[in-house]
Amino acid sequence: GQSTVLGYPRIGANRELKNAVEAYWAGRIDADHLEKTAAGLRAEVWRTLANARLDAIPSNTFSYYDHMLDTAVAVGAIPGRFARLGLSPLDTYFAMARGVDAEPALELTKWFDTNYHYLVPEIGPDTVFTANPTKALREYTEARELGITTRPVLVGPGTFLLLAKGNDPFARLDDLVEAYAGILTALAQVGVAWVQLDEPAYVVDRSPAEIDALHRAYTRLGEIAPRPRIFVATYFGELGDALPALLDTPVEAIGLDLVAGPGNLDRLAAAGPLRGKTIVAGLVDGRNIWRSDLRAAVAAGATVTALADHIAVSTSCSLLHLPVDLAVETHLDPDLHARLAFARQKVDEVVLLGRALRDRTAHLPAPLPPAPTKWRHDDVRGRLAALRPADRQRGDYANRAAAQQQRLELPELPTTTIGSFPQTAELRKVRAAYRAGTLDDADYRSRMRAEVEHVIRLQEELGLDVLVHGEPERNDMVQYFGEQLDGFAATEHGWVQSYGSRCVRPPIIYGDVARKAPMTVEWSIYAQSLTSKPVKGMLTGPVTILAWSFVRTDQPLSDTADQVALALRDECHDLEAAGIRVIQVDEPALRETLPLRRADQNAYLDWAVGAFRLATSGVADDTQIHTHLCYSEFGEVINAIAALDADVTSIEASRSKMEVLDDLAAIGYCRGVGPGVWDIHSPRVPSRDEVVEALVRAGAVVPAPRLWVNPDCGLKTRGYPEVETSLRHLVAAAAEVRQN
Ligand code: THG
Ligand code: ZN
Repeated sequence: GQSTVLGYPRIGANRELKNAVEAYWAGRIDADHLEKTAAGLRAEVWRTLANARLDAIPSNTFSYYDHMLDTAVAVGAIPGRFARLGLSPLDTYFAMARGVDAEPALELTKWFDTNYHYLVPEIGPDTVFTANPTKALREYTEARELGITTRPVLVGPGTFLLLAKGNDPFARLDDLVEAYAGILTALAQVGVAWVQLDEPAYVVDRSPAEIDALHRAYTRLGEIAPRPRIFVATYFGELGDALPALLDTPVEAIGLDLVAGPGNLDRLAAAGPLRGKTIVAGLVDGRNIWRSDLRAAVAAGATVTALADHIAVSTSCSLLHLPVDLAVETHLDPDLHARLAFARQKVDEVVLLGRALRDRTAHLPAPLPPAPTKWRHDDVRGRLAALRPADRQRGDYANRAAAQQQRLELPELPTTTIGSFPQTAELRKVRAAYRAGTLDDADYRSRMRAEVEHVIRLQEELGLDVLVHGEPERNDMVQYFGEQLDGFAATEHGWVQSYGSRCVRPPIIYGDVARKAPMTVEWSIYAQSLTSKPVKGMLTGPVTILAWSFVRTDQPLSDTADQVALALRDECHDLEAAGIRVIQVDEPALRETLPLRRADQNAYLDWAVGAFRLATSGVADDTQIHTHLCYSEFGEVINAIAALDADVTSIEASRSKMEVLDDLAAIGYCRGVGPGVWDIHSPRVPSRDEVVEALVRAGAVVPAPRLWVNPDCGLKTRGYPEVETSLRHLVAAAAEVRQN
């Protein structure tokens, strides 16, 4: 079989792209300099893939910001509000990505069930599609000049429209396909032999009409002459009825994710004659960091070979979701290091697999021995085995609410914030110096305490009711807990693009999870010692910790979630024992990891909710549990949110105009809610009247005794001046609404 990958990280081994793009935005480098850096990064990727002896190399997987945005530009879908700005193509592109003073950016949302975010194209009845193959042509030509033949990649027309927003975007498929036809023609004219069109949206439940439309689209694209051969890549799950539909079109190759969708093998067997098509078997996990079991992969590859005339082996999805190179990680436990493969190492695996499928005598590395026993925690396993339903159950809410009110004595419409306060450059410097060892423990602690004190004094002066310590000690809300828990490892350079120039460094959960010592208690008690108002303890929930980490695959996710939950349960217990009366356990990723297919969703929600409840149900009735949800629309999981059984839920709502409150009302949700009344994703300061208006709107759905007043999300990305003014307006608005 031929070997290929569906895509490769584009940020550079040292986040060179982030640095260059941010320097361009700040005016420190010009467009020419930025383009040269980008071309260097592309060349580096192509050379790496060619030197690894990969048979087929993708191009056009580079992006200055996002590949959906690139595709929007490639089909001319630039909304008038940006086209009218009269900027250069590059600046128009960045205006769509980031907004400008006069125009908000395109909406940013999660790419399927990953932690990557794409920009949502705005498509309406008036969108005029035109073929703009410039970027794809340029990358193809650039690579060819290096002596490397590539396969340009674009998001396919079906997925592009299914992920777009506007007035029935999908109705525009036939028009859009003509723009793709123009692109394919232009690519054929310069000699492109293969093009990859990504259609991951077809691993989600799709209606017969949507599948018919896919069939129509690829039948039409198949008719174009001359054209490159077409490879339709799918990933993140099982293809379903779209598979026979695609097989019935002239496309030459179809990619199947055999890691997230092992059932694709049976579907392939059931699909009948494959009519000379190439099946691109996604056998190497493109989303997780574990070395493949290459013998098992060869066996699965052999099954595909028996069904199809032609097989190519590939990663299950683009390697975009992995850190670039394991070779630079020199501080990992050797037993762990030996089990890992990052993007660069996954390429080697694919190459080996391709060889092994061509030549059955090819040498494959021995499978890994079982995990070392030092990674086991028998006490944690014992606790897990002994869990009873009562361990996930708090007392009756009415009793809890009464006990909490008596202890906390909060006013109506209590005001609070989500947890983090601005992370100043100064704070980052202090944390970095501590990590580097140039600041000792005592100095570090006193600097952090000074910051906590500042944040507490500010909140008291502003008149907030439930205070936070501000989280100056945390880099990332998941990384922080990963650094403190057994069973987690942190990488040094393992950056993964989250959106645009922003990256995260997900921890690796490799063994049983156990809490070595209290993780947050010191900061919370110190903050509480400075004020008589309640200070919230701040934890990240088990589902979010899993969602934003690389997880072990040798046991069910639900077990790993429960292990994390037990550590958090112990932390809640210690916070409570130290006099903390309110504890917030954030689950912003609850919706994000919802399985793509409805049939799998209830099982997920059961264990996800169960893990949250395990973490939070060990406290007394008069300890108030909060949770916070953001980054998604929560309508689909509204019952699960209620089932979390938190006393108070703060939830992103300002951009959706409080729609989530209607969803909560519809299911009879009767506990506390804090709909965000200030969109912290924008530097805009809301006026007091705007906050009043938002509260009045919320008050129409949520009765005053259950309504909380808070921003949409944490404040760590904002600056102090805007935060102070906005919070002043928020407190004043709450006071005004209380009076009426
Ligand atoms: N943590 C993690 N994943 C996340 C979020 C998070 N996924 C969803 C959402 N929040 C993504 N948002 C961001 C916001 C900011 C940054 C990354 C993801 C960011 N990163 C820094 C950068 O790229 O410069 C690096 C951060 C660091 O130094 O650790 O600003 O909150 N896990
Ligand atoms: Zn949030």
